[in-house]
Amino acid sequence: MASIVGDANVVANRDQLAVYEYDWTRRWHGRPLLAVRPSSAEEVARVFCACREASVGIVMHGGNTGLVGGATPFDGEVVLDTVRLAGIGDVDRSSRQFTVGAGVTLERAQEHARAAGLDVAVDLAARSRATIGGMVATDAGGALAMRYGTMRSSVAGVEAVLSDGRVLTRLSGLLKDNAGYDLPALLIGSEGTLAAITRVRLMLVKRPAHRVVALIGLESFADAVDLVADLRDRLGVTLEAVEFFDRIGMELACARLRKRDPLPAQHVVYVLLQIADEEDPVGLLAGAVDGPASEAMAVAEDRERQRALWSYRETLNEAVTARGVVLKYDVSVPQASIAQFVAAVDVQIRAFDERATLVIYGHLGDGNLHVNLLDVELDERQVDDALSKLVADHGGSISAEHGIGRAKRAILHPTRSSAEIEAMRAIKRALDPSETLGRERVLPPIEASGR
Ligand code: 2HG
Ligand code: ZN
Repeated sequence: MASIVGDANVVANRDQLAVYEYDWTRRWHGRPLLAVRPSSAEEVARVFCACREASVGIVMHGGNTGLVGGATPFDGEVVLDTVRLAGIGDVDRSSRQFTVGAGVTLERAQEHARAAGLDVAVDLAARSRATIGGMVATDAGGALAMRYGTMRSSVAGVEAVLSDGRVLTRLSGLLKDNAGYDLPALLIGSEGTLAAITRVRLMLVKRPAHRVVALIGLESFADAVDLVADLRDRLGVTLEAVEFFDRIGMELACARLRKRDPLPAQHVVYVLLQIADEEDPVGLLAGAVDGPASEAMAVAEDRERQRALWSYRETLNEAVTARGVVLKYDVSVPQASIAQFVAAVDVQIRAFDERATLVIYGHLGDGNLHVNLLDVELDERQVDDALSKLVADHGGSISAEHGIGRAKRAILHPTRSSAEIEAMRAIKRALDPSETLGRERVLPPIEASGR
């Protein structure tokens, strides 16, 4: 490996490898053989060929912000750290695009885009560590997805390396290009199991100059869903984000941030919304929220107060993780089923364990719910099965934005049919026949897929 990437970029020392051994929640771990830090697609290709020859598996590793163990090695795997794939090209103002290395953090990409008066359309709380490559590989969603789509909508092309060392380059950024199969589209969301994404052609957006943020307390999930429908009707494209969290979420956030509840009374559910427009949108907010909702509302007009309101929502992942082992589910269900689904999850979890603490938060605008279970000693398999069945019964998906990784592969069924999983296996066999990349991730073990 040293002959490919240089001595300094091969990590073999156990102490230095420790950073790769655990995911940040410390739920997933494994002892890698070594870690390598290539700086180009060509170096990645040579690393892949060496690993393939030695029959050693490879796991891709970006900012280590994933939540399904997808970037955490199994014992004996080689970690491919994308940190040196850090190139960042000039913003092309005419196409509103730029090319960025897989290892560039979202925050750095945002700064670069903003210097040109544009922005990355996807935003998420882990922006300082999450990498563009990892975000494309997992088709990250985040808070703005209801307005601008998930990462997929921002990708105009990729450069990627197959496990046999062939490099696929589609970085021209053409918006219309229907020449054959759309290989970049296939790699988006493939979680490092089909190829290594090394560079990305990103489409940027011009976000409106002014925004207002509001936090609204409501007494039921049904009310929250109705509010979203009203807001959509009244605000159209000026509605950039609608997030939510429950009462326990508010308590955890206040404790973690050492801040007071921004609303004077307690509520069952909190909706955080952001409106953006070319002119000050405070008037739009006043016209969009009326009735009881407008009486339990905190409004932030300046940047600092807006960040403060967002912090209640954005701290929740860390706040629940700080409480110990958490069972995490990242699901999406149709808007019309959200309230019923939340009630059904509550009943199901109480039936398993009366003392369980259920914390639900997420991205209400696109039906993405993060279901977190604390203080439980539950049989994870049992909860997995029950929740995936509830998700399917409500017409939802078992992974909205975090991916499948190691954590959810056994429950890809019933969100995906046998025919779909079989097609996925065929693609995997075709692109990575030696199963060098992301072994035992995403695709279910043969017995769990029912074949
Ligand atoms: C978020 O929306 C992240 O905060 C993390 O996707 C979700 O903690 C989680 O389960
Ligand atoms: Zn999320």
